[in-house]
Amino acid sequence: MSDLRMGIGVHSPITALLAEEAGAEVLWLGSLEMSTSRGVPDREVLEPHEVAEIIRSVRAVTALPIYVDADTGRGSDELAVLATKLYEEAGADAICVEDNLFPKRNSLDDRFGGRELLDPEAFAGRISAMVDARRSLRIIARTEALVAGHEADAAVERLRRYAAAGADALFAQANRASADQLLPVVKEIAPLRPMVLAPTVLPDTDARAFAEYGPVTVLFANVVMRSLVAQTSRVLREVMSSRRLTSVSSELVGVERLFELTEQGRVPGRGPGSGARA
Ligand code: SPV
Ligand code: MG
Repeated sequence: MSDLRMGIGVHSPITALLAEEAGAEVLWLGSLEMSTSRGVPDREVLEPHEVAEIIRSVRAVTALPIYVDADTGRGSDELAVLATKLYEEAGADAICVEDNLFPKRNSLDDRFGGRELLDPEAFAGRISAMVDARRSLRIIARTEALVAGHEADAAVERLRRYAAAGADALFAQANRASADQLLPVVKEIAPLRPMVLAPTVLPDTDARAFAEYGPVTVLFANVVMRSLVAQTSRVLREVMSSRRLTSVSSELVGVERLFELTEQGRVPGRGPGSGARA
């Protein structure tokens, strides 16, 4: 049995439209996508109001569920509660917070040494405060235990604690060093609560394998930005060196595609007030 939902990481209305068109069931406003699109490191640099503006702009073109990455909640219960209210009001369906210390560094960024995590009781308190502040926004609690070098048991224990604090869904992240620990955590946790995963470090695993033990949303979290950087960089270099479009024209869509895409996002029955939200 497989109980899988497929999500794609996006950072803007146009990338949301492309993800929807490709069949995404969930849109993930990931911190890596959003901050890279703004040209800043994934280090909690974006202001909650800036993120809320991104949510609003995406909500205006799609009725798909929007899950927002709120990192550590800027390291305080008060600011995590502020983000909860702000993002719900902007049109998000779920907010994700993680048990890193502020300012968090991207989980896949292994250029630096060890990581400290927030005490699990303190993080459970943050989850409870967010649960109390939301209306119907879902709260996703994410542990970075595997990224910080702890065993699968420690990640499972933390996630159980966060579920007891009221989290609606649970997220375990792994880095390259701990990739093989991810499935054992999913095996324990997915039967208890819906899970959310962004398994970039397991690129060869069919997403259905994660949903063998319970409902799982698998996010392809940074594929849009990595594809954008790879394609755009190649095309632009070629245009600059040949000073014409001939050799890149097969890699470009026609301008009609842009007209069509932007009209597609504004059709009646989509966007705010349509009543079509998941
Ligand atoms: C993100 O997309 O910002 C995430 C997922 O948090 S990852 O970067 O893969 O940890
Ligand atoms: Mg992130």
